[in-house]
Amino acid sequence: MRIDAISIFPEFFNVLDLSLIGKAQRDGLLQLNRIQLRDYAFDRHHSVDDTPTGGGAGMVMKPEPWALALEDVLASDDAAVRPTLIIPTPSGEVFTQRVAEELAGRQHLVFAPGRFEGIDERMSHWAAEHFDVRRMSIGDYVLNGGESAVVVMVEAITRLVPGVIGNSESLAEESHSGEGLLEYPVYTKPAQWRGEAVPEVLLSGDHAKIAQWRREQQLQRTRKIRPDLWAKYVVAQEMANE
Ligand code: 6GU
Repeated sequence: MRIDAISIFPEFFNVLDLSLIGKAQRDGLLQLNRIQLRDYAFDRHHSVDDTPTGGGAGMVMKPEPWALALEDVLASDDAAVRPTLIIPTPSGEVFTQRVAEELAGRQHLVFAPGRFEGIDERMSHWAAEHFDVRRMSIGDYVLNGGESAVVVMVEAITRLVPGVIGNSESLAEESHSGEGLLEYPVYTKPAQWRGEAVPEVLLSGDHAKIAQWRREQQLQRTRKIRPDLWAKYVVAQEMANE
């Protein structure tokens, strides 16, 4: 998989050189290019922003540096399929595990995180001629810029690329995959710790009973903490039983 991340703070993405994503890059499973947007701003101050047309607070990113940077990305794309352009924005569609699974199957992802009050809307219209464009939010809160959202999305997507995670079983069991239930609680040694014991059943060696207990924990937790996910799960169960 190839990923290009364009930003006025490309160093922001250096955290992706750590741990499993870093190893995936060194193993050749993933090519991550960091691109400085200011390299495509050709005025004296390399400025990438300007005042909002129509008035209002803050600054808006100019479309031209983005178009030039994206044209450079396209020029070096040798794949037969259109690359996917992801524009992080709090006004985008919500990034979920389903979206991560879909994007994990793509050959070439390009991230265009804006700063300030966002990017001139015409950039995404222009880009739609060359890319599959997705405007994505990572949740209902506001960040100063899209860079940290890019780190979140790249991590969620690339860990689903075959070979990036050593133990693919851990992918199947975790929250939000499969049935969409939360994970069960986990414990390690010692069996007694600061006055609290590990649940008895986990020490029983009875694998069927342990699986049943974990399942109950998942159901209880989801119902209590995430009624939204619980409602979806109940509907899916009812459909399956019809
Ligand atoms: Cl993708 N960007 C910004 N600036 N804020 C956000 C976001 C993205 N997702 C949630 N909040």
